[in-house]
Amino acid sequence: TMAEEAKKRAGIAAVDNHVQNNQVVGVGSGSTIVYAVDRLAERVRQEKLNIVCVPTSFQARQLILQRGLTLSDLDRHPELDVAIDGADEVDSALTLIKGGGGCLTQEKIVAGCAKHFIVIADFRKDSSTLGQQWKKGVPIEVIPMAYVPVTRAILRRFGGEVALRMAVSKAGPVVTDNSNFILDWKFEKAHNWKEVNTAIKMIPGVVETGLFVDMAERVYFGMEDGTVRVRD
Ligand code: DER
Repeated sequence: TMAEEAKKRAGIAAVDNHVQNNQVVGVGSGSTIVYAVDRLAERVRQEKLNIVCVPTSFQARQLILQRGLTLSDLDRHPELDVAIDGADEVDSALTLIKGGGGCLTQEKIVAGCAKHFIVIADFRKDSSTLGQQWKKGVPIEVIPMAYVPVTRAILRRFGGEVALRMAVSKAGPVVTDNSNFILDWKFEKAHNWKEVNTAIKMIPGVVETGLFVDMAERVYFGMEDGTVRVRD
Protein backbone atom coordinates (compact mmCIF):
# COMPACT_ATOMS: atom_id res chain seq x y z
CA THR A 1 0.00 0.00 0.00
CA MET A 2 1.01 3.67 -0.26
CA ALA A 3 1.52 3.95 3.49
CA GLU A 4 3.73 0.86 3.60
CA GLU A 5 5.83 2.19 0.71
CA ALA A 6 6.11 5.50 2.57
CA LYS A 7 7.22 3.75 5.77
CA LYS A 8 9.88 1.86 3.83
CA ARG A 9 11.33 5.01 2.27
CA ALA A 10 11.44 6.77 5.63
CA GLY A 11 13.14 3.78 7.24
CA ILE A 12 15.78 3.54 4.54
CA ALA A 13 16.48 7.29 4.60
CA ALA A 14 16.98 7.30 8.37
CA VAL A 15 19.32 4.30 8.38
CA ASP A 16 21.35 5.55 5.41
CA ASN A 17 21.73 9.04 6.91
CA HIS A 18 22.39 8.18 10.55
CA VAL A 19 24.05 4.78 10.93
CA GLN A 20 27.82 4.38 10.55
CA ASN A 21 30.33 1.65 11.42
CA ASN A 22 31.15 0.77 15.03
CA GLN A 23 27.89 2.18 16.41
CA VAL A 24 25.35 1.21 19.04
CA VAL A 25 21.84 1.55 17.56
CA GLY A 26 18.58 1.69 19.50
CA VAL A 27 15.83 -0.18 17.64
CA GLY A 28 12.24 1.00 18.09
CA SER A 29 8.96 -0.89 17.99
CA GLY A 30 5.97 -1.05 15.68
CA SER A 31 5.62 -1.61 11.93
CA THR A 32 7.67 1.21 10.40
CA ILE A 33 10.83 0.19 12.23
CA VAL A 34 10.79 -3.19 10.44
CA TYR A 35 11.80 -1.44 7.21
CA ALA A 36 14.65 0.32 9.00
CA VAL A 37 15.89 -2.94 10.53
CA ASP A 38 15.73 -4.65 7.13
CA ARG A 39 17.86 -1.85 5.65
CA LEU A 40 20.25 -2.00 8.62
CA ALA A 41 20.73 -5.76 8.20
CA GLU A 42 21.34 -5.27 4.48
CA ARG A 43 23.98 -2.61 5.11
CA VAL A 44 25.66 -4.66 7.85
CA ARG A 45 26.06 -7.51 5.40
CA GLN A 46 27.06 -5.40 2.38
CA GLU A 47 29.41 -3.03 4.21
CA LYS A 48 30.56 -5.49 6.93
CA LEU A 49 29.48 -2.95 9.56
CA ASN A 50 30.25 -3.57 13.22
CA ILE A 51 26.90 -2.62 14.80
CA VAL A 52 25.16 -3.67 18.02
CA CYS A 53 21.42 -3.16 18.52
CA VAL A 54 19.53 -2.35 21.70
CA PRO A 55 15.81 -3.26 21.56
CA THR A 56 12.85 -1.24 22.91
CA SER A 57 10.46 -4.20 23.29
CA PHE A 58 10.07 -7.95 23.02
CA GLN A 59 9.05 -7.33 19.40
CA ALA A 60 12.23 -5.33 18.67
CA ARG A 61 14.36 -8.00 20.34
CA GLN A 62 12.80 -10.69 18.14
CA LEU A 63 13.33 -8.51 15.06
CA ILE A 64 17.04 -8.00 15.87
CA LEU A 65 17.56 -11.74 16.38
CA GLN A 66 15.53 -12.72 13.30
CA ARG A 67 17.55 -10.36 11.05
CA GLY A 68 20.82 -11.76 12.41
CA LEU A 69 21.90 -8.47 13.98
CA THR A 70 23.98 -8.36 17.16
CA LEU A 71 21.76 -7.98 20.22
CA SER A 72 22.91 -5.85 23.11
CA ASP A 73 21.35 -4.04 26.06
CA LEU A 74 21.69 -0.95 28.27
CA ASP A 75 23.79 -2.83 30.80
CA ARG A 76 26.51 -3.25 28.19
CA HIS A 77 25.79 -0.04 26.24
CA PRO A 78 24.09 2.63 28.39
CA GLU A 79 25.09 5.26 25.80
CA LEU A 80 23.79 4.80 22.27
CA ASP A 81 24.98 6.61 19.16
CA VAL A 82 21.53 6.73 17.61
CA ALA A 83 18.02 5.45 18.31
CA ILE A 84 15.53 5.04 15.47
CA ASP A 85 11.81 4.62 16.20
CA GLY A 86 8.35 5.26 14.83
CA ALA A 87 5.62 7.55 16.12
CA ASP A 88 1.85 7.66 16.17
CA GLU A 89 1.78 11.40 15.55
CA VAL A 90 4.24 14.33 15.27
CA ASP A 91 3.33 17.99 15.83
CA SER A 92 5.02 21.15 14.57
CA ALA A 93 7.39 21.24 17.56
CA LEU A 94 8.37 17.59 16.97
CA THR A 95 6.45 16.52 20.08
CA LEU A 96 5.48 12.89 19.57
CA ILE A 97 2.65 10.68 20.62
CA LYS A 98 4.03 7.15 20.93
CA GLY A 99 2.74 3.95 22.46
CA GLY A 100 0.21 2.86 19.86
CA GLY A 101 2.00 -0.48 20.09
CA GLY A 102 2.20 -0.35 23.88
CA CYS A 103 6.02 -0.13 24.01
CA LEU A 104 6.39 3.50 25.06
CA THR A 105 8.29 2.96 28.32
CA GLN A 106 11.33 1.10 26.99
CA GLU A 107 11.18 3.26 23.85
CA LYS A 108 11.49 6.45 25.89
CA ILE A 109 14.28 4.99 28.02
CA VAL A 110 16.30 3.97 24.95
CA ALA A 111 15.59 7.23 23.11
CA GLY A 112 16.83 9.11 26.17
CA CYS A 113 20.10 7.15 26.14
CA ALA A 114 20.88 8.02 22.51
CA LYS A 115 22.99 10.92 21.27
CA HIS A 116 20.58 11.23 18.35
CA PHE A 117 16.91 10.20 18.41
CA ILE A 118 15.59 9.84 14.86
CA VAL A 119 11.92 9.20 14.09
CA ILE A 120 10.50 7.52 10.99
CA ALA A 121 6.87 7.74 9.95
CA ASP A 122 4.49 7.77 7.02
CA PHE A 123 2.58 10.87 5.94
CA ARG A 124 -0.41 10.03 8.16
CA LYS A 125 1.61 10.97 11.24
CA ASP A 126 2.64 14.40 9.93
CA SER A 127 0.46 16.85 11.93
CA SER A 128 0.80 20.41 13.16
CA THR A 129 -1.06 19.78 16.44
CA LEU A 130 -1.47 16.53 18.37
CA GLY A 131 -4.88 14.97 17.92
CA GLN A 132 -5.29 16.27 14.39
CA GLN A 133 -4.88 12.82 12.85
CA TRP A 134 -4.24 10.40 15.74
CA LYS A 135 -7.57 9.80 17.49
CA LYS A 136 -6.64 7.13 20.01
CA GLY A 137 -5.23 9.54 22.59
CA VAL A 138 -2.05 9.51 24.65
CA PRO A 139 -0.98 6.07 25.96
CA ILE A 140 0.03 6.00 29.62
CA GLU A 141 1.69 2.96 31.21
CA VAL A 142 0.48 2.35 34.76
CA ILE A 143 1.04 -0.14 37.57
CA PRO A 144 -2.01 -2.44 37.38
CA MET A 145 -3.19 -1.91 40.97
CA ALA A 146 -3.34 1.85 40.38
CA TYR A 147 -5.19 2.11 37.07
CA VAL A 148 -8.46 3.36 38.63
CA PRO A 149 -7.00 6.15 40.81
CA VAL A 150 -4.74 7.20 37.93
CA THR A 151 -7.78 7.31 35.60
CA ARG A 152 -9.65 9.49 38.10
CA ALA A 153 -6.69 11.83 38.61
CA ILE A 154 -6.26 12.38 34.86
CA LEU A 155 -9.98 13.03 34.33
CA ARG A 156 -10.09 15.43 37.27
CA ARG A 157 -7.08 17.48 36.16
CA PHE A 158 -7.23 17.35 32.37
CA GLY A 159 -10.70 16.16 31.33
CA GLY A 160 -11.31 14.15 28.19
CA GLU A 161 -11.79 10.38 28.36
CA VAL A 162 -9.57 7.63 29.73
CA ALA A 163 -9.89 3.96 28.80
CA LEU A 164 -8.02 0.87 29.98
CA ARG A 165 -6.56 -0.69 26.82
CA MET A 166 -8.20 -4.09 26.39
CA ALA A 167 -6.52 -6.99 24.59
CA VAL A 168 -7.97 -8.37 21.36
CA SER A 169 -6.70 -11.95 21.39
CA LYS A 170 -6.77 -12.38 25.13
CA ALA A 171 -9.50 -11.79 27.68
CA GLY A 172 -8.84 -8.73 29.81
CA PRO A 173 -6.45 -5.77 29.45
CA VAL A 174 -3.28 -5.49 27.37
CA VAL A 175 -0.24 -6.37 29.54
CA THR A 176 3.00 -4.59 28.55
CA ASP A 177 6.53 -6.06 28.28
CA ASN A 178 6.98 -4.62 31.77
CA SER A 179 3.87 -6.41 33.13
CA ASN A 180 1.86 -3.20 33.40
CA PHE A 181 -1.42 -1.84 31.99
CA ILE A 182 -1.95 0.91 29.43
CA LEU A 183 -4.46 3.74 29.74
CA ASP A 184 -5.39 5.67 26.60
CA TRP A 185 -6.21 9.29 27.41
CA LYS A 186 -8.32 10.97 24.74
CA PHE A 187 -7.65 14.66 25.36
CA GLU A 188 -10.23 17.18 24.13
CA LYS A 189 -8.07 20.29 23.62
CA ALA A 190 -4.52 21.36 22.95
CA HIS A 191 -2.28 21.39 26.00
CA ASN A 192 1.20 22.49 27.00
CA TRP A 193 2.53 19.00 26.43
CA LYS A 194 5.70 19.56 28.44
CA GLU A 195 3.65 20.51 31.51
CA VAL A 196 1.09 17.77 30.97
CA ASN A 197 3.78 15.12 30.58
CA THR A 198 5.41 16.20 33.85
CA ALA A 199 2.09 16.42 35.71
CA ILE A 200 0.92 12.98 34.58
CA LYS A 201 4.25 11.38 35.45
CA MET A 202 3.88 12.73 39.00
CA ILE A 203 0.63 10.83 39.57
CA PRO A 204 1.45 7.84 41.85
CA GLY A 205 1.20 4.66 39.78
CA VAL A 206 2.14 6.19 36.45
CA VAL A 207 5.18 4.52 34.91
CA GLU A 208 5.51 6.56 31.69
CA THR A 209 3.54 8.62 29.18
CA GLY A 210 3.54 8.38 25.40
CA LEU A 211 4.33 12.11 25.15
CA PHE A 212 7.91 12.47 23.86
CA VAL A 213 8.63 16.17 24.43
CA ASP A 214 11.87 17.77 23.19
CA MET A 215 13.33 14.35 22.38
CA ALA A 216 13.17 13.85 18.62
CA GLU A 217 16.07 15.45 16.76
CA ARG A 218 14.70 14.78 13.26
CA VAL A 219 11.69 13.11 11.67
CA TYR A 220 11.68 11.40 8.25
CA PHE A 221 8.18 11.29 6.75
CA GLY A 222 7.52 9.02 3.79
CA MET A 223 5.11 11.02 1.64
CA GLU A 224 2.29 9.92 -0.72
CA ASP A 225 4.26 11.10 -3.76
CA GLY A 226 7.22 8.85 -3.01
CA THR A 227 9.41 11.58 -1.56
CA VAL A 228 10.76 11.76 1.97
CA ARG A 229 10.04 14.94 3.96
CA VAL A 230 12.52 15.79 6.71
CA ARG A 231 11.55 17.92 9.72
CA ASP A 232 14.11 19.07 12.30
O1 DER B 1 4.02 2.06 19.77
C1 DER B 1 4.92 2.79 19.38
O2 DER B 1 5.45 3.67 20.08
C2 DER B 1 5.31 2.71 17.93
O3 DER B 1 6.65 3.11 17.74
C3 DER B 1 4.39 3.66 17.18
O4 DER B 1 4.61 4.94 17.73
C4 DER B 1 4.61 3.64 15.69
O5 DER B 1 4.12 2.41 15.19
P1 DER B 1 3.94 2.21 13.63
O6 DER B 1 5.32 2.41 13.03
O7 DER B 1 3.45 0.81 13.51
O8 DER B 1 2.96 3.25 13.17
